[in-house]
Amino acid sequence: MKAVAKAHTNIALIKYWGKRNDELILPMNNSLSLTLDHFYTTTEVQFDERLANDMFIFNGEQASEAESTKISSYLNMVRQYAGVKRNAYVRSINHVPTSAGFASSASGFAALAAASTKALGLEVDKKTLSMLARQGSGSACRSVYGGFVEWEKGNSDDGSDSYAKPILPEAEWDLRVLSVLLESKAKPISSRKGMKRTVETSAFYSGWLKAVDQELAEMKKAIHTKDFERLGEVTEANALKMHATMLGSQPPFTYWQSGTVSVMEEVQQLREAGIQAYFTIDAGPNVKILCLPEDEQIVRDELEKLPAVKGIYGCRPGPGIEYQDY
Ligand code: 2P0
Repeated sequence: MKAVAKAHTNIALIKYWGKRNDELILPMNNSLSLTLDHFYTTTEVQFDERLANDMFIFNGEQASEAESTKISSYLNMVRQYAGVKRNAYVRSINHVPTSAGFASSASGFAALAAASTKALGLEVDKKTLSMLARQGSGSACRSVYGGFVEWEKGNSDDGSDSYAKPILPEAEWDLRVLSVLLESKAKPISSRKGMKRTVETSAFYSGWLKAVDQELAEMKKAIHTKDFERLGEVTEANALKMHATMLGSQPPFTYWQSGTVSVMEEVQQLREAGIQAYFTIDAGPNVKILCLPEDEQIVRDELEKLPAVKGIYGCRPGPGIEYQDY
């Protein structure tokens, strides 16, 4: 009744932005990501009939009420799926600088889905695991696999066709993603709230949906032909479109801060100097930069000169779910 699983975060190159069903977490569009080696979550789950409640220890400390409630309601879904009632002891260690605004829900829910189902002795295939992870946090469904991964939105009402599929394993293409940590103020709005407001009110949301299928097709072609320039161009264009939808929302909002823009400008200057570097930005101020291994050092050196840059974490393509001994 005990299991340990490790899952890595992923960075979306074609973003997931908007739900058609909030409860089942069904997206409006397909998305495509790269799993990263540097950031991960390790989670141990033990079901025990003697426990009166679920217990959640996060980074060695008792989790907050809000975090515990979130984990318990997720475990309720897994318990219902498995037809069991017993409570669980969950211990999770996050190797993601969450306070710095790097997302951890993807690795967190992927690890929890894997450890909880294994602890219950369920034989779940990766497709089922991806669907279960999705119900914790949408982007978590992509962290089941390593390398390049596509989340197919599906068309059903029950979510049975909304899960991730591997596109290219991590060992097949050596790219670098530099996660740039900025001196930043508190995040104004969660991604969950941000995407909801965008879907409901943005004048530009229809434009986002109209463009995304074509961008996805170009992205997959770039991956299969290992065309880095094309991959970078599409990644950047897709991220900018996602952020544009927020400016068209009511009330309008943005995750960008002055440091965000300074990094974007630096990436443009690097390209003008002949270095292939491209940025992407999620629902926060930090910027991720894609580059080739041979350019990693120069990109780092230039970024470190910017006053807003507080840290740079170098990532490579990373693996999917791994189970561990305990
Ligand atoms: C993504 N993001 O594709 C997009 C791009 C942020 C910007 O997935 O509500 O934490 O739990 O499904 O997965 C962040 O949203 O949202 C996210 P929920 P999630 O990576």
